[in-house]
Amino acid sequence: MTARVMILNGPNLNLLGVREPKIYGSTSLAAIEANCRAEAEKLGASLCFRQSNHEGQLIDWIHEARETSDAIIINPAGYSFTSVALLDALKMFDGPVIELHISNIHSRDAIYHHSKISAVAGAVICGLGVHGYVVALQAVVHMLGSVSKS
Ligand code: CA2
Repeated sequence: MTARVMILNGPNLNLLGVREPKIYGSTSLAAIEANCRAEAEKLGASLCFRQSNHEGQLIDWIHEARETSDAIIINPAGYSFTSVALLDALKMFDGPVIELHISNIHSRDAIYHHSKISAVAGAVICGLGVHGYVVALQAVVHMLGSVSKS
């Protein structure tokens, strides 16, 4: 079975590589997507990779994933700390959910310490930089039990 993974990115992540490289690195979101596509191919997984600055759009994509995807990896960015609506949408998704942050949110200001989304995540990855995306993909394919033997 091919694992179908949706990777969702929240607000401002379209600016990765442009601002605050000390916290988020200098890799663009397009380069992260390319890394994920290469890893998905190695793992025999199919990938849908998206970013939006709008909460409702992210929620619509989570609803779409109920029909099209086996797992969700989400970097909810600033919505991690505010969005009950995103949390509710993820609760309605049946497959594994991994919450991902590039930075270690626990070593930052207190406003970044409590993610509402973690309550519904099977796993939380943070602090691995942009490599966290590849680690999350490997983990979620493993969770689905469909690691390619080739
Ligand atoms: O570390 C992460 O991946 C975060 O989810 C990023 C969020 C932040 O609110 C979370 O605490 C941790 C912020 C994303 C902002 O994206 C930027 C991209 C480029 C330059 C500045 C911000």
